[in-house]
Amino acid sequence: MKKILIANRGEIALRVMRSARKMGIKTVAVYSDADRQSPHVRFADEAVHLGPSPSSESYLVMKKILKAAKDTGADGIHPGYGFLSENAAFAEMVEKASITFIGPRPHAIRVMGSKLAAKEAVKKYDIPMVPGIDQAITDVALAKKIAKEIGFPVLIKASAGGGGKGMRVVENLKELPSQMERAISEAESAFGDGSVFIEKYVTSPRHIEIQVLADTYGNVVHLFERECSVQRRHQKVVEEAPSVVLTPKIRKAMGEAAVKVAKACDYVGAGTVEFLLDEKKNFYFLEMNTRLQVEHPVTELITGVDLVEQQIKVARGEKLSFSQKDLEITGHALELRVYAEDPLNNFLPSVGTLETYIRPEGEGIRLDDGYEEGMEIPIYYDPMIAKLVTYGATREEALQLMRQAIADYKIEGLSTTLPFGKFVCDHDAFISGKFDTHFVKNYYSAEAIKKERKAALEVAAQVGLKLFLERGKKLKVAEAVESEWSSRK
Ligand code: MV4
Repeated sequence: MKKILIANRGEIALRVMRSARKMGIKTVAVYSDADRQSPHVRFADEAVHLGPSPSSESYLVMKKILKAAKDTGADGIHPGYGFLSENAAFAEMVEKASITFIGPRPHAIRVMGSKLAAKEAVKKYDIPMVPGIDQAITDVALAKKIAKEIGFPVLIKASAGGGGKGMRVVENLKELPSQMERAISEAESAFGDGSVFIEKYVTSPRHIEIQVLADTYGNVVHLFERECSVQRRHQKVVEEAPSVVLTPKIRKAMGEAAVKVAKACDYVGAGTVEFLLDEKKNFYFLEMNTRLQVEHPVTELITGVDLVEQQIKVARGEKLSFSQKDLEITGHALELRVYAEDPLNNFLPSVGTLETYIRPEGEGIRLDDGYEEGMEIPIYYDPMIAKLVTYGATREEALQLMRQAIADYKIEGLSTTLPFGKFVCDHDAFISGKFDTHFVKNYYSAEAIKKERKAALEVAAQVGLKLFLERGKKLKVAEAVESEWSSRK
């Protein structure tokens, strides 16, 4: 592989290019109107304009991406995450054009894209799954019978679903018909596929995922877990590795289960197997994500493995150069996703320009971003500005580095979720590790930040007053105010 086209934008496009460059591979960026001035365009060896800003007219148009690859002579395409990364038809088109898709085969993408097909595929492998059915269900009478057998609460899920869409918790028999109807119509309109199934609802789970890596020779390893329980409406906010709750024994069992899931779909490349962990530390397979994930850096930091480099090596037909016994966890990593959203106003998207943009830096700090001072955050795409990642010998160290990095990260011109990140890092439940997927819902309110801000302002006012009383005469306040006033006129 001599030249890779990165079919993505922003931080992940830059992230992929960095590894390609390290390996001596040329890079091709693609961009929309809104991204003309983006760092990922300047960083690449070549860049191809795709079209108007909306992703439906640029980053999602398979033919345009393929044409850009052919025109530039790229022999590999890395899809990043989002956009076309889990589109089996795209992977197929790339393959047909004799270009290497840096990701799994279309078959694996297709199987894991359907939760029911995924359950079917892993059935033979003895992988723990939540009690439930593995068939699409439309008949209410049958659904009632199954729900009674499973026991309430149950969860209705869309087979094609993702991000919690088409998911309904049902507390009792009476609610079942209406909730089922809603789940089906939601799945129908969101995915064009109304297939739903029923599972026992795990009420307070942790979301733990295992990173896997597979080559084309049937070698599969896992790179341990990422804890992703701190989410807000199915949007991850803070991720970490390792998880504070896994014992070596559970970690090994989950890792082995994840490897089996990868084998069940003949997986190739980097993938992620998602599990729920209940209060008794039973784990259950949920689904597999057939792409490089946003939160992959925490795994890179604790294992020392460059996941993008491995993706490329495996894609060009190399054998994995290490085995499971070569892998171990060293230290602890935390990732905070920084979004252009206002945590004081219901996380509404915050449009604007990065008037000030000063990055935190130092040992143990990694910032994966795709913007620079003076740039606007386009409204057309995901509003993530950056991933702030810290690494320390212990969780406490990584956490302290995160608090410091948040304080050093100066963004003006729009609201960001940095204050929310500070809230999480200062919260007892997060510090002690006693949290689940309901952390944000259970503990967060805008008032929590406002209260703290008010307390800080009061301290500042008191310090100011003290200084004034001590040195007030020397400060010549009247003159200072006057000159400031006149200079502004
Ligand atoms: C569940 C569950 C509880 N019980 N399945 C959410 C999205 C999709 N990936 C699966 N999800 C869940 N499946 C059973 N049987 C709870 C969730 C869930 C969740 C999972 C992971 C992270 C955050 C979550 C937030 C709400 C619900």
